Amino acid sequence: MGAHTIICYSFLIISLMNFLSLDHVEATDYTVGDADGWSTSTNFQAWSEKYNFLVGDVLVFNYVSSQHDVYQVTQETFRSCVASSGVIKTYDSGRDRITLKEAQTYWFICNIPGHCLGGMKFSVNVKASNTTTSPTQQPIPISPTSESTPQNGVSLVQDIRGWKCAFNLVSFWTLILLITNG
Ligand SMILES: [Cu+2]
Repeated sequence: MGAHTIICYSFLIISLMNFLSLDHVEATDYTVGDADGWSTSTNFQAWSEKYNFLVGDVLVFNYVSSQHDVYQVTQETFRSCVASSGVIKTYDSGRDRITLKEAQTYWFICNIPGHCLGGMKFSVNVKASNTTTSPTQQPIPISPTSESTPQNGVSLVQDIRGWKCAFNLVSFWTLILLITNG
C-alpha cells in the first residue's frame, strides 16, 4: 500500500466521520405537559419555558379527543381565548403531532369552553436550528411583549460546525488531488 493510498483512506475516513456527526441533528419530540399530557391540571406556559425549541422539533399533544382539542391561534386570540377568529390550524385526534417548521412564536389553546381561560394555553418561541450565521448577524426579534429568551450554546456549536465544514472541504479537495495524481 503506497503512501498516497494511505493518506487517501485517512482523509476519506476522517471526512466520513465528520459528515456523520455534522448534519444529522435529530429533531426532538416534546410531549406537551410531559406525563400529564394536554389536560386541565398543568401549567403549560411553565412547561414550555423549560425547553429551547428548535425548528424541526415536534410537539406531541396526548389527550382524550372528546374532552379537549388543540387550536393553533394568533397572539390576539391566545390572549382573549375567543376563537371566533384568529385560528390558524385545528387538531382533534387526541394524538396530534405538530412540527415546528418556522423560527417564530407559536400560540396554542384548547377550545373546549372554559379550558383556555382555565390555563390550557401556552406559547413556544422556536429558534432556528442549523444556521451558519454568527450570533451578531442574527436579526433582533421584534416582539410587542418583553418575553425573555433562554440562552443556550448555539453560538459555540455553530463555530464548531463552521470549522468542520471548512475542514471537510479541504479534506475533500486533497482527496481529489491525490486521486487524480495517482
Ligand atoms: Cu381542553
